[in-house]
Amino acid sequence: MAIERTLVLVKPDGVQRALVGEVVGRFEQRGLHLVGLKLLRMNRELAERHYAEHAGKAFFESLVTFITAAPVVAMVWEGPSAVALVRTMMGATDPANAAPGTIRGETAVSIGANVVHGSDGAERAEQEIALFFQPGELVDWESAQERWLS
Ligand code: D4T
Repeated sequence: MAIERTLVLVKPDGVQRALVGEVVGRFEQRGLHLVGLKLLRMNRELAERHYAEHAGKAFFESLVTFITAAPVVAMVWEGPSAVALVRTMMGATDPANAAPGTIRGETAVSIGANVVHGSDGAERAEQEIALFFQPGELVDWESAQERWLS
């Protein structure tokens, strides 16, 4: 299995509802490694670039308004098949379809405020990580771990 990195956002609703620890805890417990983390307020330009695939759709304006309304927590998680693993743990985009046990299946009721975002492909993950993080802001987990253990 390829070691991948993926971008996760705790969206404004998740931050306001104090669900950051819950989201972080789930990925830590699963065994993924946290390699980047920051709290930021997304501006319109970043939101439009992040959600460029949805430009022109009926929900685009409300999506941009929502994601820029208050701070988000941006994270990069690393591990085997991390992109798909995170998507599985998040659950379906519409919480009405999110399986019990998933993050959205246990914390969300609204498609517009569904607590988390996770990259939906390896290539997209690289692009999204670059939108939120400079390379130097990400930890080289393997070499860091070697240093701690030696
Ligand atoms: P994100 O990108 O936030 O992780 O969500 P998903 O990857 O699971 O789903 P998406 O890209 O299709 O949707 C992006 C974002 O738009 C909101 N949305 C979506 C909405 O408000 N109304 C809609 O009809 C859809 C499809 C929710 C997530």
